[in-house]
Amino acid sequence: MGRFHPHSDGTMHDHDHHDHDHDDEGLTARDVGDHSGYPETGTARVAVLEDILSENDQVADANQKDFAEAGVRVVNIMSSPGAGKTALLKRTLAALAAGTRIGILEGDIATSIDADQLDGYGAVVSLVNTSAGFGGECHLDAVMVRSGLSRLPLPELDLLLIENVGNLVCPAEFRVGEHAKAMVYSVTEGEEKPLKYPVMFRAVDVVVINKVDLLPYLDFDLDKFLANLRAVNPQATTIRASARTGEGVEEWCSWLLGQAAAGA
Ligand SMILES: Nc1nc2c(ncn2[C@@H]2O[C@H](COP(=O)(O)OP(=O)(O)OP(=O)(O)O)[C@@H](O)[C@H]2O)c(=O)[nH]1
Ligand SMILES: [Mg+2]
Repeated sequence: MGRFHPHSDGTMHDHDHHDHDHDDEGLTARDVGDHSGYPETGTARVAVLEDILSENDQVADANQKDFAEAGVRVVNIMSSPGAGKTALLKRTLAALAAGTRIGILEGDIATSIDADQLDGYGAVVSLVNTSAGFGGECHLDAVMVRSGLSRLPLPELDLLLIENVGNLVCPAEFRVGEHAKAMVYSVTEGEEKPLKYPVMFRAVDVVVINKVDLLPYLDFDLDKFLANLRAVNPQATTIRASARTGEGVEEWCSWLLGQAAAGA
């Protein structure tokens, strides 16, 4: 989806990529090659993409209206596959579900493996499989989220946590009507990813830097990672965490409670 340059302000365009150096994306001036090679379908592709994103935004607005009417605050949690979203959510529910009414919308391409893991903590869990009628997409869009909302008692919730499909790019390109975007980042992914995959890092309000229990065994340079993150997103809150040991979970839960308190 990034090929046609959706920008953070929501605008989108295609153009001759020999005529600029990608400074607008904070990237290097090095020539990244010719990706204007769709002479027959280029314009049609842009039109289709604009239609898709505009329809998505309309449904995202409808979701947001429903959230506001129900008084539920919604956080969209994204990451690469396996960064630790479900593990962190288990810790989160164990810590918060007794005092805060939490709903989970679990997004996966296939299976109920994660949804099953989140059962039994006192939260209502709604599963959306993108392979079941949504083409097996690698992200949740607003329509998919809307389909999962029908199985959640929204007015009875304080907080709705969406576990998006594991993918470092696509989920950040679709608004689903959420109030905040969170990212779980595993230290096993390396320091350079904010520069290589800037779209999600730029979009999020908080980055949970997970699996810090593994730091003694890795070459991961936390300061370098933070500098790279700051280069694309100077504002994001960062939390060092381990869903294995529980480190940082309290700080993450406080951030979430701050969200819930901010209301819909
Ligand atoms: N050592 C360590 N392992 C972790 C930590 N958090 C998660 N894991 C492990 O990492 C693996 C993936 O964790 P998940 O919670 O399934 O990751 P996920 O982001 O939900 O994965 P997808 O839903 O497939 O995208 C599991 O084996 C977890 O036990 C952590 O903080 N430290
Ligand atoms: Mg998961």
